[in-house]
Amino acid sequence: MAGKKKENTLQVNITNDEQWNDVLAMKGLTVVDVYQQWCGPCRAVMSLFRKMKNELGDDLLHFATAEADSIEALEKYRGKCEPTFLFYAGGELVGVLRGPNAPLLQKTIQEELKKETNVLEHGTGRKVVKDEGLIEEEEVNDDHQHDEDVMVPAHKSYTVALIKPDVVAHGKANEIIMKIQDAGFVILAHEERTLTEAEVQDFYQHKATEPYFQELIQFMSSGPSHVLVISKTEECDDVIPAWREFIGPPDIEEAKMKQPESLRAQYGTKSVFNGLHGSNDSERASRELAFFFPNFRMAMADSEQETVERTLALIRPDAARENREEILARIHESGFTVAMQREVMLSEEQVRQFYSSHLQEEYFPRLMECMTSGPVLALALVKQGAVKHWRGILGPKDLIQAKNEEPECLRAQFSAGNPSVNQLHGSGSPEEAEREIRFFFPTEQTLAVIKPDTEHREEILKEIRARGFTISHMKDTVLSRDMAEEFYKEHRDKPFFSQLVDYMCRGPCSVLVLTKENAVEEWRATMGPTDPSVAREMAPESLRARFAKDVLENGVHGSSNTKHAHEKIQFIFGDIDSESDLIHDAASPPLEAEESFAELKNLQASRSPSFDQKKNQTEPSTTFVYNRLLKEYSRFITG
Ligand code: DAT
Ligand code: MG
Repeated sequence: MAGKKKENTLQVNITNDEQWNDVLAMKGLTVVDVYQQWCGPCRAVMSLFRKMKNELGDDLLHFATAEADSIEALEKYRGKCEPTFLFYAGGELVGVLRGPNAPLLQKTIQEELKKETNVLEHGTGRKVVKDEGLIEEEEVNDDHQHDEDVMVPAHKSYTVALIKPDVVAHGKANEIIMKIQDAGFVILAHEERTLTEAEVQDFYQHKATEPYFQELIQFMSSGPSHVLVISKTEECDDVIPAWREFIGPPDIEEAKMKQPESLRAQYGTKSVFNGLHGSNDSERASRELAFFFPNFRMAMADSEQETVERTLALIRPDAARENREEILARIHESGFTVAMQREVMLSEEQVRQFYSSHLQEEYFPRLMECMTSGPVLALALVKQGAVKHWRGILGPKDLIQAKNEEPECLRAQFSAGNPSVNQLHGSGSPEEAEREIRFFFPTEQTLAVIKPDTEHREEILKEIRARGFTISHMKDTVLSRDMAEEFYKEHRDKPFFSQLVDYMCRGPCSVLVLTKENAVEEWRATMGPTDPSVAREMAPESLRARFAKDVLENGVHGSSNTKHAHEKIQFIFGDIDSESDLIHDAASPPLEAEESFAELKNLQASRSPSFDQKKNQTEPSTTFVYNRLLKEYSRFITG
């Protein structure tokens, strides 16, 4: 196909180190698409590159593709699935961009080309950058100048468009693509392919009862189509209606009469052969995107749709002492939910573990001194796109740069007088965030009981899951008097002891082992204060506020610390520290329970013994903030 050939001459494909050096030696700006063998170069941007090359026609602008695995210089890019574009000039890296973001790419190419032209014509200095995304986070003020992270701005809506086989067969595809771009649409992805009958059937299943369905299948599978993912650059909230307007009504006659300028009026042939397709609505658009570009959808999920995610924030000791409340206020103002919070005195060994990739750095001793000088406040923050947003409001790592360039940023505002170490940390990626959160909030088990005669048992179980607890074991049982006495033996001397025991063995209760990071604290926060009248005041959303009868018959139980949790779990379930003993949570599919249990095992295996020891020495203060966002998050992590 004509399109394919053009693509190949547009980009030089670099397959070895020698070629890499040759390409880097080219005069001007070279935009290198670094790709992984299994997914190939990013097709989404080819039409943009072609358009730019046509428009700029510049001898100084080159495009290349390079497979990370076969080029030594790209070693650090191996295994990264996000499309990465490296900008080279004079053999040096001058820019980096991640994600198939056409408008940003276009802008960056124009800017970098202008800069390099200046360098070549006027001998101005070339600004060389490091790829910040690759370098392990440098926490400390060192002498290097850092460029800010290249942020991919959240994208607007998208639609899936098809240039159907009739138009492609008439050789009109390229003409239409030009028109699409001229109209201000941005092509995020572009692929030419012949759909199979099965694919067409699947794609148009909502039309299966239409009399023309068979004809449609024949037609759509008769030859190559172009599949496009389209977005729009100018002020346009929703590309879907804009695109539908642009292609015109589905009926060709109507299109010709009412919208002679529309694509269908110009290129459609007859009824079902109407030349083009556009998604009906955003839900269809996302299904169609998944249908044609399953990988692309994932790339969009990170950079554009912004899933609810967690990030780890650390407030180092100086700031935790001096600016704690102000920082927490800024966190809330910025729309983050503090899902977990814990103050912890780190040992040197723990600091070495947490910062294992910084051990050799010149600044490590200062970091160590800072991190062990008092308790660190660790927070798990939840928000859509939390990782990126938190790093955004933190500002530059370099304190001087932060104060000069972004005086409003948190690092500039809360430096606690320490000139050499910034006082705030944020995870670098969602994966790193999860690892770091596990470090500070290791997975725990706690024992929960839904006490006899508690109504709304199902609702309570539902809420337990919604809050992200895994029910690793569960049994319904009637406690004998002896067992109830033993269970509450700590309260033997209390005046209410015998009443309490009466209540506990009065009927069946559900005993659960709950697993989650910080489970003990979180389950207690979920239950609320012992006395429901207090609970209704202090924690109106809590279970006891909602479901407890009174202070004695307060509906639910939860261990008050990890030691008790361990003892009571042993007492009720015996030694359950083996996978085969797993009792499946009746309401969730066994596979899921098994998977989370296996994951739990891994977590426990990876957890540091010294960290656990330390944990008992410090007073963990945990606030569990309950809100809709977190519920959403729980749903998101529990699938
Ligand atoms: P919690 O269940 O919140 O851990 P606890 O350990 O102090 O509270 O007490 C265990 C149970 O004893 C509690 O769930 C209900 C009962 N209880 C506690 N205080 C009581 C009181 N003042 N009057 C009657 N029953 C009480
Ligand atoms: Mg208790």
